[in-house]
Amino acid sequence: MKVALITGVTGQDGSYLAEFLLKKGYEVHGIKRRASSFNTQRIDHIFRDLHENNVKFKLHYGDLTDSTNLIRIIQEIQPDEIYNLGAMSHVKVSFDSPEYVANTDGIGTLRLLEAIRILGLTQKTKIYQASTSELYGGLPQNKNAEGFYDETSPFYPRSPYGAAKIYAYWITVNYREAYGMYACNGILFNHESPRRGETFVTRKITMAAAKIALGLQDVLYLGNLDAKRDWGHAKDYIEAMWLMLQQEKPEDYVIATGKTTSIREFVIMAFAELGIELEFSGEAENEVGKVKHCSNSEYQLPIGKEIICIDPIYYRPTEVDLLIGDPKKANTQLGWIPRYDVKNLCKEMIESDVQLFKKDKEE
Ligand code: NDP
Ligand code: GDR
Repeated sequence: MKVALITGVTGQDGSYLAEFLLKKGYEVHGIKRRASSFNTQRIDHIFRDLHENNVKFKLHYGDLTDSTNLIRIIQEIQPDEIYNLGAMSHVKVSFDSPEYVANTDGIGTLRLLEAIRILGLTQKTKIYQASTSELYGGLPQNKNAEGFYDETSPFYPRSPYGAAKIYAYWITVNYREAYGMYACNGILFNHESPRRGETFVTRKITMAAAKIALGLQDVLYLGNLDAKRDWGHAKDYIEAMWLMLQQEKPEDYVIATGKTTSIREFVIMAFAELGIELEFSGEAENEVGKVKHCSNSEYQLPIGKEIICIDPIYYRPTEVDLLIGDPKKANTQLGWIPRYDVKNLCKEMIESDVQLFKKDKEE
């Protein structure tokens, strides 16, 4: 039986990956942080009491800022595969806590790689590093001839998060080259799901759309509506992580859908799923989105009601304007083909949030 260790197991991707590996027959270990309130909601459904027989999913307290604890856990479980998904992953928040992000997202990766080396596991333990499209920074001149970012495009990070992740990217490459480790970077473009953190823009939008339709919220305040992202589904993307560790040679791969959508278009798409048509007017900070038509009699929204407004508090000091990835290498070498596009991703998120808030309303 293969043994996997997941950092960030309580996060969006960690929870889907843990489910996926358990289904494949792995023994799965996860590192969770001690918190004053519960932070395991996304994995509670797969957790079983350690006193039961044959438990395949085990949690360990730990933190990427603590080498001693990482070394001890890795020594104890001798993993075949490590998935380093733990990170302070919010780009806007990284401007507020840049040193912490460097420590967790940057040096945290080094701590794991060093733990593998110190324990003499360089030929046994494979490692996946959660790299990101934020490395590219969205500079138009750095796209390839076909207009995409791919594995050869230059990096130019535009946030403390991106800068920390670029260190993690290169130190992973360096340990692969220096010590012959099986270490891979997945350069993943944005991926979302009903389990997406509530302050990332897609989830913020689908939650607000559901609440506004149900009369539980008045207005959704957003930042830059012109930014464009290449959005896929987390369930598809965690499979790519696993595939990267099953190859003959460790390599780095872009994982993306190859399509890009603006924040404004995503807002329109989300409300349209509920039968609510929006119309936008005004410029920059004065832009508003109003109800143009509502075809769903369940939702009582007056025509002309302003439900989308801009609050510059959500603008970033430096923005990544446009991301679009070329997944050709992953398609051909890994055989990875995503099942979701942005439309059915948005539909699934809306359906899940409507269900969630209908239940809240009834209680
Ligand atoms: P989430 O924010 O949902 O999850 C992050 C996880 O990291 C949580 O389990 C969190 O724990 C944990 N964590 C945070 N700080 C520490 C720390 N100091 N020590 C140990 N664990 C910590 O992120 P996602 O699941 O969306 O993303 C997974 C990884 O992929 C991240 O590294 C992210 O940067 C990267 N990525 C994500 C993309 C996306 O679009 N989702 C795209 C590209 C890369 P807790 O629950 O306690 O907060
Ligand atoms: P991103 O995701 O920064 O791409 O990082 P996020 O959803 O936070 O922002 C996407 C774009 O939406 C614009 N935006 C807003 N964003 C948020 N969060 N809240 C708002 O109100 C809002 N209004 C507009 C942003 O300016 C931005 O342009 C995600 C994270 O998962 C990273 O960890 C990961 O590495 C990258 O995706 C790929």
